[in-house]
Amino acid sequence: MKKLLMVMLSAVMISAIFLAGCGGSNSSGSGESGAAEGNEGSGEKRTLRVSIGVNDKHPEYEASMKFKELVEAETDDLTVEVYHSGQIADDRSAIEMLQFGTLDITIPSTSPLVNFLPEYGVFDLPFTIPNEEVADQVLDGEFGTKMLEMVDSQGLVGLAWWENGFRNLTNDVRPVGSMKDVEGLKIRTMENEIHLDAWKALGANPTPMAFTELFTAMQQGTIDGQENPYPTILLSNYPEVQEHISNTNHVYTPFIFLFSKSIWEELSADQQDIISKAAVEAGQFNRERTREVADESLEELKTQMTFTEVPEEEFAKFQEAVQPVIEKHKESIGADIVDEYLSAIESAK
Ligand code: TK8
Repeated sequence: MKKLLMVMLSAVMISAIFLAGCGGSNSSGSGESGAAEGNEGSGEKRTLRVSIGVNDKHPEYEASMKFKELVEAETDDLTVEVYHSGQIADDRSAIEMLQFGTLDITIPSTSPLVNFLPEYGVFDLPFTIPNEEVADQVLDGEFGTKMLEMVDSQGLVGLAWWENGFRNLTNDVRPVGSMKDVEGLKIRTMENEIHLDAWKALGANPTPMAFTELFTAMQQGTIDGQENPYPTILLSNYPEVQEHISNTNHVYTPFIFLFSKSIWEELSADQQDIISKAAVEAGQFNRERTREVADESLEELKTQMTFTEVPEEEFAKFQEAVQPVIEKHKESIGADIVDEYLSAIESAK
């Protein structure tokens, strides 16, 4: 009798494990490929995975969770999972996963996109967008719409503009208040030729690196410094590995909300509408939170790092030094799109 019970119990356990496995593979399957459910627009249940590079203290994570809340409040057939700190992939790899249909959403800086679309280099031209108000008008206007539509050719759907912010230099060697101080610093840049050329023109010794490798590189001293917006500098704990910070404000970087085109085309019209609206609404939330946090972050960073204010006359030298870089990349980006970008900025001022 006892033996019979044991056999029955084992059979129950084996079938339970099998069913759980099926359930797991089904949910991770839909998350993994985004296409496993073969949803021909029927609105079947689907899990959307979002990959971002910053950690769960950053306003971009808050906004990603806002996106999740908005989508899940509107429908029972979509679930959103947010993966922060580059758990799934860094910006560039995540973009490639969207192109292959193995990831649904990523919200990277625009800079890695230049490896797929040179036109996106406009956003890396130093000292062009002067403040957030101009950034909003350029991105929410005709030019920004054109740039979002442009990603379609790369197997991507551009749904909204979020905000990374104005980039500022940190380093662990010396205070930087002038071009002279930049001389020879090993600065990490994003994987983007324009950033590399700009820091070379300023006298630095730049090296491209994925965001996910940055903290370790600073910790190990393989680079002297990096440049990112204040929230990222504070919330990624850079004061632990960087002594100096300067208000260079040299580039405004947008975050772009990207969806995999192959997966997008499997969604129902209702699902697409819900996702589009949520991406835009969460983007507004992201901009507000990022600006609040940026102000708070700078004040906090001044207590944890040595802050150097760059004098106006030095900014003029920085801007003069990078002019040849802008001229050189006007060709690689495309002269027409650069002119459109610069006139959109002038109109917004
Ligand atoms: C995060 C990155 C980051 C960017 C960088 O995914 O790489 O330095 O500024 O915000 O996109």
